Amino acid sequence: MTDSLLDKYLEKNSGKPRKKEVIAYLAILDHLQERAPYIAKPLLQELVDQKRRLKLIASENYSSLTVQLAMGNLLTDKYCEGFPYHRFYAGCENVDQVESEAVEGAKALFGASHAYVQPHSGADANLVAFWAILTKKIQNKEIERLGKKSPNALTNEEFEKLRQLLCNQTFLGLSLHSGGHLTHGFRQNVSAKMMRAVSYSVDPDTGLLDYGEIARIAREEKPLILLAGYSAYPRRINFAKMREIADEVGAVLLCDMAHFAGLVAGKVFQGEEDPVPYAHIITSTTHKTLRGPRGGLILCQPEFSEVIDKGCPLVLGGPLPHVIGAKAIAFREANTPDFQDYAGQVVTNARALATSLKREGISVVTNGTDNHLVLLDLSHLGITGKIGENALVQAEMIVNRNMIPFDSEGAWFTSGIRIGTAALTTRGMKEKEMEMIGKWISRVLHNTRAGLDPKTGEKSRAHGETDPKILEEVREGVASLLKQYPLYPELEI
Ligand code: DSN
Repeated sequence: MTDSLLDKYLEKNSGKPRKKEVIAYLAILDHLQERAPYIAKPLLQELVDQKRRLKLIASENYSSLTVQLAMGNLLTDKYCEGFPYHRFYAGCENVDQVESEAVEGAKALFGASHAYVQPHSGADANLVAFWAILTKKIQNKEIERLGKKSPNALTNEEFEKLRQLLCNQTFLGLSLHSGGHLTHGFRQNVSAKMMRAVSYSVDPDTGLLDYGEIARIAREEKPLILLAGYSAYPRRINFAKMREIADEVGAVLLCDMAHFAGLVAGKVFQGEEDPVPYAHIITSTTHKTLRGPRGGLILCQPEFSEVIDKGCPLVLGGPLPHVIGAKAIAFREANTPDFQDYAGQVVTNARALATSLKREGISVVTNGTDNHLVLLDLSHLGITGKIGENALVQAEMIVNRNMIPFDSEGAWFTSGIRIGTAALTTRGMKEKEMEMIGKWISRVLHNTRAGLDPKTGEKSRAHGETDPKILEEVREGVASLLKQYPLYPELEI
């Protein structure tokens, strides 16, 4: 009996056509089992876990085997600070081709005039964008005077003055409890330390963005940067309105589409819901709804292209050419009618899931969704998001706890659960399955109670108890559903 995954595959498929990508994938796993078992073991376990659990984390997906295979090669060994054909290192001709392919792929996919594909993550992309705006959009005569000098020509006092003036610029983004990201000015994040961060929130009654209120705050605060984007807002943004507000107060409109890039690429968000014609700069991740490798991306209008391209080395460490190659593949994969169908189904599925949850008596923030995510408010069940998350994980449903608007439980315990449909839609599930999953989530949550804190004897915010029979019943349902929608079926051996 062999331990080789590849041998098993070849044996099982003897006499049948064999897939090269599967052979390559299994050969890598076999090699790692021999040479680095300490990594192969958790890697193989991750494969097993991702296959046997319902992945409902709104920021996760499953990339193609081609995207994954493109990252395991010697491109990782090349330094290439700078940008294509303008590098701080010699010998970058091949990397230039790889990066140019990714840049052109991103431009074609989003209809953008400029793309920068080096950010390692969405947070890094935001940092590059902030820095580019701070240095390019000069709002103050003293910054202009000092900024004209080369940094080395500044005296220490002038350098410090410039630094303080830059840090004093105002940035307006969506508050964390309303669905904004940590990098959108959350006080513990560097974004709130490198600028004066102020925030707008959703309407307390509807949970929706209130453009009149955003305009009022913008007029009062006169931000240099107005940020539109979210990590946990279940609705769409009108970018025409956001641009109007930005123009009125002289702000740069920055869109963070990390969560919904796949819905823009897949042409679900069109017209005023498509940020590309309206935002001066757009940042993104490439691994959420866009379904590429883990990484970041920036699109921008021509006036910002020169400063954005200086992201590395001014803000970022060395680019990752192996990941950039995988991004190029993902951009091509997303520029297809199949991907557009996929993106449409992601939203249809999210709506079906929200409907099912509401029918089962679960409170859904904004009473529904029109993107890829659904935000649940568990406060009416008497449990925190942390307790709800733990209970669902025990039933093999992987979600994450999340703040709801004006959450009284804070960012650690939270009152909410965020659920996304991007990954399960990649596995092929549709409305019927969402209806069933909504029922399971509801059954688990309705049958979970907060436990008692052993120290204080009071109701715990961290520990709950779920009826074990319900957990068993749901686990069986999940296992049987996942058998019908295998992950990477070609890797079943
Ligand atoms: N951590 C990502 C998310 O889950 O939304 C954003 O950075």
